[in-house]
Amino acid sequence: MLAFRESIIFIICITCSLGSTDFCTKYGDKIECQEKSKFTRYILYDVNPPEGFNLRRDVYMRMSVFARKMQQNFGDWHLVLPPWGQLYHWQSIDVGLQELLPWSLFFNVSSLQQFAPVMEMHQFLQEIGTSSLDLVYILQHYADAFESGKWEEKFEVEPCHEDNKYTHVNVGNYRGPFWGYTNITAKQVECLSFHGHASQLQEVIKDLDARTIMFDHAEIALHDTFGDALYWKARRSMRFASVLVKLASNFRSEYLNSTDKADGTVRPDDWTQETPREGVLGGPYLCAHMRRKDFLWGRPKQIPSLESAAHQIKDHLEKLKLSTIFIATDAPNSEFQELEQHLSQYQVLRYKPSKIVKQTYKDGGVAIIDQIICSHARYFLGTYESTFSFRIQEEREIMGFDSETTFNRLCGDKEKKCNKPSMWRIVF
Ligand SMILES: Nc1nc2c(ncn2[C@@H]2O[C@H](COP(=O)(O)OP(=O)(O)OP(=O)(O)O)[C@@H](O)[C@H]2O)c(=O)[nH]1
Ligand SMILES: *[C@@H]1O[C@H](CO)[C@@H](O)[C@H](O)[C@H]1NC(C)=O
Ligand SMILES: *[C@@H]1O[C@H](CO)[C@@H](O)[C@H](O)[C@H]1NC(C)=O
Ligand SMILES: *[C@@H]1O[C@H](CO)[C@@H](O)[C@H](O)[C@H]1NC(C)=O
Ligand SMILES: [Mg+2]
Repeated sequence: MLAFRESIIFIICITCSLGSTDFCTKYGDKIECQEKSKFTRYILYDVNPPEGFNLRRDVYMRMSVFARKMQQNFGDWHLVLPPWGQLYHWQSIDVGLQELLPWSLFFNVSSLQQFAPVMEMHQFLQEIGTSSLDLVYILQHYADAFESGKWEEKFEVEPCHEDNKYTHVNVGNYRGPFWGYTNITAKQVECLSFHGHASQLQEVIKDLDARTIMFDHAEIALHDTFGDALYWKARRSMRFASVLVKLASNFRSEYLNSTDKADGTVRPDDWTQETPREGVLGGPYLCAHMRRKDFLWGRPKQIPSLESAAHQIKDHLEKLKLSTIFIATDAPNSEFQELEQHLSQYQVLRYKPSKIVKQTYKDGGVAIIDQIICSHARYFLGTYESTFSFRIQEEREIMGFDSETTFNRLCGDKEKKCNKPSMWRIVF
């Protein structure tokens, strides 16, 4: 069956049915045509390489809203989930290769599918039976994007403003990064200057004949709407894989005296059944997300010293009458131990994965377990402008925590005006 499928050639057939362009498939001598609108077509995407996991989740939301609209308006379009790999922060060397990881390792793909027509890359490759993509658009900003004051949605194919990683091997054959797959190529690669919302991509592709279209630098397309009910639906559909939730639950009940029942955080398995909630209690611990590493030099004014962080945490614990603190951090163990020393009269915990958990779920999965534990805390203290913290705040909004317990952060040692994070409240 596979060999047969691989011999399929896609051609555009204008003669099959008068007046409309259809998709035809050639099986040996036989040609079968279908109306374009009934044919399955695929959108793929990738993101600027240095971007981290949590910004990539945000780009996914934009693309899933776009794909959902394509399917509603223009036929059987699917979004292919870009495999995870080679992220700057995934630095553990004892967990095997951290690339070509499917979304199912981290997320519940059936939950995603209840919002948008998505599929994993391996499923796509199997379905399409070829690894040559029809068309790649590398999104780029207009050269003068930030000059003219007026907002105008527009796009056009232009010469590439910057070098890119796609190389023309021969006619109709480009090589490129393609998420780390060395066997994927493209027939055509273009730079597309783009200014506007992700749904403007509908205009870009709705009349094309290409069947597999990839957008690189998808982060250039903006959210259609930020913070409305559709945005939150997309966000709510991003349920974590249930094994990761389970691992976090085990840690909560074993070390933090925290269970969904006691904490008031029981929620429907199916996110579409969720309803607005408020005043949720959470487990009897405070969580601080302490982003360190590159933030120490990237945002030196807003990142506290370990001593100051300990002081701030102490103040909150006293006010909340809590004695347990969970620390989520990318800091090396030496920094964690120093923090612990400053907080010796309290119980200070950090999640340490077993060897097998780390091998299986890797740096990405361990970070998610940290996020889940933090999202269930009675009180959350985040890090200034960290998307890792933002995702925790969203999770708490979904569960129904009071926003006073969620939109808080650690302040820099000498920060004069330590503003609270913006409150992005959930909308149903
Ligand atoms: N396990 C664990 N990993 C973390 C923690 N904080 C950061 N990391 C790792 O470092 C990465 C942080 O990168 P991003 O996801 O881009 O978030 P960010 O760097 O805080 O935010 P940006 O400024 O928008 O990039 C995470 O994806 C994790 O891999 C943490 O508390 N626990
Ligand atoms: C392409 O490479 C991937 C990853 O190495 C592999 O799983 C897949 O089977 C390959 N596909 C083809 C058609 O060779
Ligand atoms: C995904 O969520 C559903 C409930 O909506 C659940 O039944 C299923 O086990 C979950 N699957 C995974 C892989 O987490
Ligand atoms: C755990 O929490 C429950 C309330 O949910 C409380 O009654 C109990 O005393 C707590 N146990 C410990 C050891 O703190
Ligand atoms: Mg980052």
